[in-house]
Amino acid sequence: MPARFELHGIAFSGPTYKVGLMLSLAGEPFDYVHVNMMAGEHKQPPHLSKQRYGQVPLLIDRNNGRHLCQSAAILEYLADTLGKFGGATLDERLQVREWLYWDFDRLASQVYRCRTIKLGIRPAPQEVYDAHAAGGDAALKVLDQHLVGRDWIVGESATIADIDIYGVTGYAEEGGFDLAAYPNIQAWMKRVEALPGFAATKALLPMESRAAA
Ligand SMILES: N[C@@H](CCC(=O)N[C@@H](CS)C(=O)NCC(=O)O)C(=O)O
Repeated sequence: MPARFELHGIAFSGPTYKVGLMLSLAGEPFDYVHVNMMAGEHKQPPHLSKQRYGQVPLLIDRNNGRHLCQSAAILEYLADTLGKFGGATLDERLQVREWLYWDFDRLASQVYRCRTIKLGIRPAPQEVYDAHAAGGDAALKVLDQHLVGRDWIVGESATIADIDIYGVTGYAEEGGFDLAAYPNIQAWMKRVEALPGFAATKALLPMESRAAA
């Protein structure tokens, strides 16, 4: 039987990793479709007809034909539909959502930009890097403080807030951030990495398409 989910993305994409990690932690095998962004495939009609923003990730749910965009929205969909990692109560779900919005507003936008500059994917002048690095450090400080005395970002067990934000902090060092300055984040990342089904980027997102095992 084919896998229920089909994930379209590219190996270097943090947002794609967030979705792959969620599927892996939820024990859901998925077919993976490599989108050759270097060749501009994400801006061509076959991809645009499925992903209106011309971005990755894209998730297709074959059970109902849904095409889902935006990693945070996809994580919420998967939490709802699989009944996993969504938060135990309404208040937890509201807090989870708050962290998802905060992430792309304050953390991911800065960390990912630093990473693309450092890796030479989108070069920029040093002062541009420095401005994003300062923003990223300010956000990492907020997260580190929040994690004092907590195992998880929201509630007593892992939620999509942890999965979403791990999909950023996991790339912070490539962006030039020194995580040793954030001991609570480092300890929390180890807890995420110890979850059953955890897998690193390379294991989840190959450089070619792959059918579910
Ligand atoms: N907010 C989006 C961001 C997605 C995103 O920026 N994807 C990048 C790859 S990591 C992309 O497709 N960039 C091409 C473009 O924006 O034109 C999400 O979380 O899914």
